[in-house]
Amino acid sequence: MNHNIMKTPNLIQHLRNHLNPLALAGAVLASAGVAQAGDLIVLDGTACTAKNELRPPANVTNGSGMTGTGPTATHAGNDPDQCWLSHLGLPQWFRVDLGATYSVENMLVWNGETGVGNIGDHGPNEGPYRGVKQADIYYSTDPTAPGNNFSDAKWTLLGTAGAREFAMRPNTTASFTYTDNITLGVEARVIGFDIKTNWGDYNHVASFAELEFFKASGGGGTTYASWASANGISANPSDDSNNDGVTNGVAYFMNKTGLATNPAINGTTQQVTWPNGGNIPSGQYGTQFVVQISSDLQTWTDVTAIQLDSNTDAVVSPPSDGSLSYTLTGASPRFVRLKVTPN
Ligand SMILES: [Ca+2]
Ligand SMILES: [Ca+2]
Repeated sequence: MNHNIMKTPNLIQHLRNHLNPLALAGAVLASAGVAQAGDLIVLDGTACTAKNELRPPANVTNGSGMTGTGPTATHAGNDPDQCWLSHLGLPQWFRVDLGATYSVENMLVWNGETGVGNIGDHGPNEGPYRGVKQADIYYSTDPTAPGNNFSDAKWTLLGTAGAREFAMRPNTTASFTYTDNITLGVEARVIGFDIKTNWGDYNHVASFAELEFFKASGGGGTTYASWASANGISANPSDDSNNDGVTNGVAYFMNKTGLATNPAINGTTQQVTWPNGGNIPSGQYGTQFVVQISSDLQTWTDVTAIQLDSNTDAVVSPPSDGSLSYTLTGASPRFVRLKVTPN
């Protein structure tokens, strides 16, 4: 019967004693902490470099032209001095060094450039037409990853080459909110943009107005070690520092810094769901975390990614946890656990 699955605190305790650093789905033990949304990575203009410039790349991460930060912020709509403008000619490249490696959850983009087409000193097909259209996004943990060579092995392409298209900013002089909210879900220090086209400026100028990057929250750190240190938790992810039955590693996955619970199994659907609190990107499934099943509590088998019901990242705007779900199938007895081995 399905009732064999991680039902009692005693079983949890038994398993916790014998199977660390593994955490187990099952009994409800205590109230859960509240997961936080991702945090803005604060940058200054020194973060940015570009192939070339009519207006400096520093304008893209120094808050120039911005009113506020985050999803509700606006960027001044009619001032090229608050944007990066490339010099003439495509392709272009743009590069942001975050200063440290973070679990980067997402990126907000205020696309360039200024004003509306065909007004003021902006000729036809300038203005918003200078904004980036098709660009591939690359990332790296290596600060020496070169902006002028995305073929370098230090870079990893996000998604599919040629498929990434940025939205054009509104064709108005009014301030505007972000144009793109792009999920990254990667460990990265450097983000690179291989810019192929703009929105139609015939002089082939490319422009970003502002970029904001958000990291996984959870005490200000990105690694397990810094998360644990910031929250007074043991450096060993196998420990259970607050004795709530949830190992530190699994608490880190769920981003629960207080008393937490392992999720219960739905008695009807046999589904179990762990919240992904944003500290570990979903793409790390099979590496930093994995669901395992067993029929005897001795031999455990990894659940493949395709067998999961869901494996999604935490979202910054609006803030919400990701979801790691799996439905138990087959003959009983059956057991399931989440194994977290953070970097
Ligand atoms: Ca700006
Ligand atoms: Ca705990």
